[in-house]
Amino acid sequence: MYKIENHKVSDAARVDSHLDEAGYHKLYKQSIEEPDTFWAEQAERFLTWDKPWSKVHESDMSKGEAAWFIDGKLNVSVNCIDRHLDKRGDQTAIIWEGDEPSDSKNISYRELHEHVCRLANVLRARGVKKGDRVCLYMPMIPEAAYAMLACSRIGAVHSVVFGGFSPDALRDRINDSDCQAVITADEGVRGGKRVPLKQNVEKALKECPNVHTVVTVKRTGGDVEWHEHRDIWYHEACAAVSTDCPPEAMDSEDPLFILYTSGSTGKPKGVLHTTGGYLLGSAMTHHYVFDYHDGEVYWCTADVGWITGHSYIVYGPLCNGATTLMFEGVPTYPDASRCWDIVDKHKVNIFYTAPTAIRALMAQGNELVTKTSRASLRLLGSVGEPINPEAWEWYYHVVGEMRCPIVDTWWQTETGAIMITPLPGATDLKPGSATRPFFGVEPALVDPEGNELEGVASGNLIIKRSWPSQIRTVYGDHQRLIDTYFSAYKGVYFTGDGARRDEDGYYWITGRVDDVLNVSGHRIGTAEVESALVLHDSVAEAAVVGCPHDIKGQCIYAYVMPMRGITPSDELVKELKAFVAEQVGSFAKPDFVQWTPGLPKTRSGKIMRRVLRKIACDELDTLGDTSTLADPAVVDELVANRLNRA
Ligand code: 6R9
Repeated sequence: MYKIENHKVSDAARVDSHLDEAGYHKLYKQSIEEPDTFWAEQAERFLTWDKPWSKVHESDMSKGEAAWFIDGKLNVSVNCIDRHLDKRGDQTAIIWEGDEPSDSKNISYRELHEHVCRLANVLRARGVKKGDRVCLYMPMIPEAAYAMLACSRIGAVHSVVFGGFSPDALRDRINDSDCQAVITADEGVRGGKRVPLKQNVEKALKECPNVHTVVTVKRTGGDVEWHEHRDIWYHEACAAVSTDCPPEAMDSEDPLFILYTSGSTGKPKGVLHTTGGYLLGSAMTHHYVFDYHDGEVYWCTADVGWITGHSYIVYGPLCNGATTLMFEGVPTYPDASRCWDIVDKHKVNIFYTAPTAIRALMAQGNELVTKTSRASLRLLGSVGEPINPEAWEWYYHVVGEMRCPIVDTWWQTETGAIMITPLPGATDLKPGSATRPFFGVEPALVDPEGNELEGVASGNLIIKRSWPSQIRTVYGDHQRLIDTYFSAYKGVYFTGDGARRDEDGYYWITGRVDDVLNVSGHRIGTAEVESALVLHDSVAEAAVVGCPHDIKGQCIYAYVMPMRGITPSDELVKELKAFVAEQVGSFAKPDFVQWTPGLPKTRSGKIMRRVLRKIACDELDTLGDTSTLADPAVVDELVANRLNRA
């Protein structure tokens, strides 16, 4: 177990970081006090415009309306590729690492340009034009990035659907945004297994009457169903067209993409992002948060099917002329050293991943990490959920050898870019805290009635003013945008997360507010109890939910996955309860501790709390849809061994 202490900037960050503490405060102050000047300067610095804007920004948060760089014109693919060609034509834009360790390649900016222009011409030739929606259902291969950029080149709006979604989920997303073309691959490859993408597309398209074109990348050469007039092979079609493709001049507020949020409840929401503000948000945060310096190799382990892959594999890094690594496989194949082997192979400097991956690797033991060099690493990042201090310390000490600052970045699909985060060189770190707002972000905490809380406080996290990369609408349902994000509290954006602000003004995200428990009048973040549990040496991962309790209001039900080699026992349960009481307080002691070999997770790695809550409450007939789970069999196991039976 590591001692949890605050980490001074000087401990780790590079000496020539873009900003120091004073630099952060100066820019932050300007971003809040003179926003138009600030954002105009940044938009000029980070982006290349075909035509300047007439007005920096206009918004009405009560209606969920925002517009940035009004009347400005630019093209995203030009910003991510063409403008780099003079200086960086031969520089690697994308390092692709395949599922098998023997399989990798580098794509230069010049090659990227050629691939993107060809595919853009293919789409144009099939009648896809500005404003049309194109669905991407792709594995993690370079063609996924080409496809996103090709759409942006011709002004088509892409909707990437994660390759792990089922045919039904794909069908619903295609139809919701009325996509007329689909780009896919014959099969994907992950962890040595094949994923039948084209076959899934066939199943989905049985009920998608408006799709006229399917472009298929040949990844494995596996058998596929073929429809003469609708289907074209990527390699054949691209070989037959020109490498010259004039870009479409896009308005700053023209849509860039739609991305459906992982629907734990209700119909998925098509989050719509636009051109100028989104690109500025992703590029600027990539530069400052990862302290990116020319020539560095940067790796974000997300899938392009999620917002993190959009902003921090493709758009942010490429807009900055960076070298971005794209990994097809999984962190545990061929073994749990894979990430560190990749770091050594490609001399990765910056590594950005999710706490769930960190905990999974941590459970495999230090040896798999320490046998690798990792000498190139200088910065680590975390995203997707609160990172428990135990995992943070392990990441810091074992992976980063106390040399690499950790940026714990809080943001959402809806925010487009990182919102609350440390900046290396400028921010002292506290394990588990996302620390301070990024430029132009004005967070606040409110009580349930909407009263703003001052100073040290816990409450619901809101954002008080518009920022460039904010969600513009829920595709086809603007009212849903207003109802979900702009109605709970008047005139501000409601994040759905709870947070605490400490004496240094640092934010600690406690998780979704629907996950906050109230036990005997004590508010307890499930994340707090989980952090305590995973601090115990025997625990690899834990998920905590609430269930109704006659006397206490709610009681605490914990699902616990033991570390490898640990045998669960009643004694250990007692020890864990006492341990939590010690860490958090006796009010936070779990009433139930159920051992489990795994937790039900969505394919993006989020724990499906809705399902866990139902099992904990013994409400099995309303378990709901478990089809979006990565491994639905886990649920059967949990049900069979549940502890709280009526
Ligand atoms: C980028 C992304 C958004 C939700 C968000 C919050 C949780 C993300 C976090 C974090 C604590 C962090 N979240 N980053 N919680 N600390 N650093 O993950 O987008 O998939 O839309 O999820 O994830 O609860 O509201 P998305």
